[in-house]
Amino acid sequence: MLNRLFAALCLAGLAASAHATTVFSTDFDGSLPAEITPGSATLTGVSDFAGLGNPGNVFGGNFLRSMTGNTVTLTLTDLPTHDSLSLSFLFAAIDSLDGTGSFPSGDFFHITLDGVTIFRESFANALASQTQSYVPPAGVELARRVELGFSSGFYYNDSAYDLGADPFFGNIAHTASTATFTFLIEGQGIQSLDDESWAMDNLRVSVNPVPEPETYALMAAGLGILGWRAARRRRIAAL
Ligand SMILES: [Ca+2]
Ligand SMILES: [Ca+2]
Ligand SMILES: [Ca+2]
Repeated sequence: MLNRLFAALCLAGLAASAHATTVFSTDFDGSLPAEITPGSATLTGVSDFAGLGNPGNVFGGNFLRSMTGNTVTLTLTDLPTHDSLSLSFLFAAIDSLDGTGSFPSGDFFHITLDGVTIFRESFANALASQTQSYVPPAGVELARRVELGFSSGFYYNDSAYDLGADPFFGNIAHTASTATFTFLIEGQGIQSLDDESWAMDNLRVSVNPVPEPETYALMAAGLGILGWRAARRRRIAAL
């Protein structure tokens, strides 16, 4: 009986330790969370991005739209003990982002975590001949070079990506109790808001905890119980 109880408690403890914990989540449909410093970015209707996404995670309502050259910062504190974290958001590449190259090309989406670059890739919407460095894994690209709103016309198509579906963002090494992310499109190709911009929706951060000390204590206590029962059996057998 005790053996089964111990096994059940251990399994419960391990299951709890294996679960990611969401530490921040917003769909940008209410007021802007205090953890976000937007610079000049603003809450804006998602236009024809609405409904694009993967099951349970689609553009809707508002998103946070930024001009290129503007930094959006997410600051998280009091994180539980963890050894990695996951970043998830829908990314809207809006209007004539121009990919890698010389002006007006040179539009790199750049993400840092605690001051260190974790992602820097160019995005191209304007012409099929332009070079986009980001190659999305399966399930990440939601739309490519189609008209989804904002500026429109030959150069002003749009693209959409579920960056949380990119395995890279699912397991980022991190242990500190605070985390600061910055999001910015930078490079020699940045242009005005009506020419090119970007937005994020359904921003979520979760942490993947290491086993809690209580789990180890429970396992030690369980082993102690098993040891006591084994010793008792040996004593009974010796009688
Ligand atoms: Ca939204
Ligand atoms: Ca457009
Ligand atoms: Ca550009």
